[in-house]
Amino acid sequence: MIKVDYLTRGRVAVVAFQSPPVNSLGFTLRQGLLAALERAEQDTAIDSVVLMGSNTTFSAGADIREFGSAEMLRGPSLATLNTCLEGMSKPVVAAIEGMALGGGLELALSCHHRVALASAKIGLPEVKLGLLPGAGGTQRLPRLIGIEAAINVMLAGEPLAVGLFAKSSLFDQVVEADLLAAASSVAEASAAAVKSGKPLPQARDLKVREPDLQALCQFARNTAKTALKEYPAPLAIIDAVQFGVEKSFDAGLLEERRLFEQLMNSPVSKALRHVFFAERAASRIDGLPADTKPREIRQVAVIGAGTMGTGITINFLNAGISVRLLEVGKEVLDRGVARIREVYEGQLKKGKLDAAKLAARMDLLQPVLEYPAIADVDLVIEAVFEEMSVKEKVFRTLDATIKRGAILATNTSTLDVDQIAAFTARPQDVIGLHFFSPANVMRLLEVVRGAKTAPDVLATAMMLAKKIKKTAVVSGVCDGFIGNRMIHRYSAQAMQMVDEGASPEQVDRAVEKFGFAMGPFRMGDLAGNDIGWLIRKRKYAEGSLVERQVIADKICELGRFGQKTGAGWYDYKKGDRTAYPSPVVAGVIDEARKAAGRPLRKLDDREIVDRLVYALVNEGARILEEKIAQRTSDIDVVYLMGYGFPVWRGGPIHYAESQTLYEVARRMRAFAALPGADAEFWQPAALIDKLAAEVRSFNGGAA
Ligand code: T1G
Repeated sequence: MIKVDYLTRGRVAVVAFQSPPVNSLGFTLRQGLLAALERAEQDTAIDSVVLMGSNTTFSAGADIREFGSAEMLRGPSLATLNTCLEGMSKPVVAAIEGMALGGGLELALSCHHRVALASAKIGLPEVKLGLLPGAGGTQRLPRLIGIEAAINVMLAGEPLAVGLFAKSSLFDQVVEADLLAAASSVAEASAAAVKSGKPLPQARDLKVREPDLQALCQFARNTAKTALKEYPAPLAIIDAVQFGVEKSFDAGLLEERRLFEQLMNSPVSKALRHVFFAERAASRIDGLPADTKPREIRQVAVIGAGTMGTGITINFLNAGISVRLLEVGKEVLDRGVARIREVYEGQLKKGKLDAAKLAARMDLLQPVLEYPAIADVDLVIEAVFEEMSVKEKVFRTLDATIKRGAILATNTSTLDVDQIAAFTARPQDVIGLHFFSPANVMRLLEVVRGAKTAPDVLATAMMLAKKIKKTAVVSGVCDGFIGNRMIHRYSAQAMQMVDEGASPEQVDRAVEKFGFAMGPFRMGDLAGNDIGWLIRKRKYAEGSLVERQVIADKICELGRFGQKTGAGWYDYKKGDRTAYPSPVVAGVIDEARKAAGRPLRKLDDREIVDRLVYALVNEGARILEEKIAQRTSDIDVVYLMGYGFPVWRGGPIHYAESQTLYEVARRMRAFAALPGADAEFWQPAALIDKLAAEVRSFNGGAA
């Protein structure tokens, strides 16, 4: 709970505050801090103040949940609190442990002195939220550590070890222990200095010397522009710093406030703040009993030493968890082990890993050739061929071999997890862990809960995801779960637009201009067009995909699987990953169009982007209606983490809300009316129509 304690140590008031879990500076805490500081100012028994977090951390900054709400405007604002603090007649010492980030660091910068534990970290991460430090940080930090260092801290946005600044005016002391004692003696010494007539040290009074401010700021701008062209915050940070140095501290504060408000209301910052909470919400499982205890996982087995199996294995080795890698063929197994070693040796060359760590990780790897060798593991993850008959064989063998209580996970990307669970006598221990290729790189993990998956198995999967640094999203069972089910619609629209008259390169260019890392055709060439082909053939056979994708099938029949075969939707040159438009593909497209006899038309970029993105939104809405996804933000997390949706647009659902659901539904109906359109698909999902009619957003708030 939020509280501010007022304690005394001799003639030093210790103001110890907390607002768990990270002491974010919401209205109640700001109000409590101001009251305590005003009390100290009046307290004749007190000559100085120590300000500290009372739960082993200082503060992670302003309460981001307040942004855009009235709470944020309820006085005292953080800027007001800092100005009052800095203007006190008695010295205030910030005692920093744990983290002082964002507004938390700005609070400390407004104190007259700062003492930190050597283990503490400080930073101004506002830039990651599309913001700039809005409570004096752009003005006080340059005066304490210099302009260039301050700009670097603000543009990086990373937590930094306090030791980096031990020699600057930022800290009076950096201590290994006894933080309160050290801070109290700094407070007493400062009070004595005040008594002897010395002025209180204030960051605002420090002079900044920069021989060539223009050149420095211009260099910083050029660097910021190339790195983050869609993000306005870095340039605003540089502008605020330069303004305050050229004009005055107070003028700088006003400019900082003006720019902060501009950024706060920008679509990019709203998207980045949405992503911040969306990533964290994904780890919560609605309806899971609070006392659900995860199972202990000491030993893991991975079945299949192919690309996925070795990638999955690396995640666990990196987390210090031993893995038995099982492959029935010795040659394939040896190749798999060699691939794992290759990955680590690549990191060693880049200095991302040292030799000792490489050896330690490889020591955790035990290649095995038979199932009995994995009988006593706690978790098995199969990453074998994506064919139900193969999965059946593996799971029947696992059921007969693996100890009771072990978790049996499938890495399937689209197959029915309930059907796989039914191959065993223990469906409650079966779960889907869908990694994304390359499995040791992509942060997304779809955790697919079967109808009979036990709660503790689900909780164990979420706990493990955190341990192997994955962002896990829970999905129900359906064809393609969340991500691949939506990408199927997205790819179908891309193909249809090629049928209608667009070229693959036009579709890719349009959606890459929108911000996707890679358009659908370049992505197909990277991932392998044969993967989609295999799924389409299964669906043709099952009858669940009636409309054949003639052009895509023909491309695959020609063996044009993409970069791995040197040709796909594009042509490639040896050793060159550049995608060159292909005359062969253009010929295939022309032939298919002639055979279809459909009239061609010109499509503009807006239609291309809207049809691709709104296809994701419509299928995402249906996934929500069917409760396959727990919440709308989970759908955004899947697309941001697994499919290269531009982060600064917040994800497909967040982006749709920013265009208003009324407009999205209107565009969908227009697409339904296009000649040859999949009119049934383009009927807006009932949820979209409902929310649009009630002018509400997906997460229930006012749109
Ligand atoms: N406001 C509100 N909630 C926050 C928060 C914040 N600043 N920081 C964390 N949380 C919540 C988070 O949502 C989660 O909640 C829980 O705390 C644990 O977080 C004026 C305007 C501090 C490094 O950008 O980087 O100050 O999911 O899971 O991995 O200039 O949290 O449990 O319900 O991330 O140990 C600037 C953001 C704000 C820091 C800890 N500060 N936070 O990481 O835990 S803007 C930031 C972090 C500002 C001023 C400006 C990390 C962390 P729940 P967690 P963690």
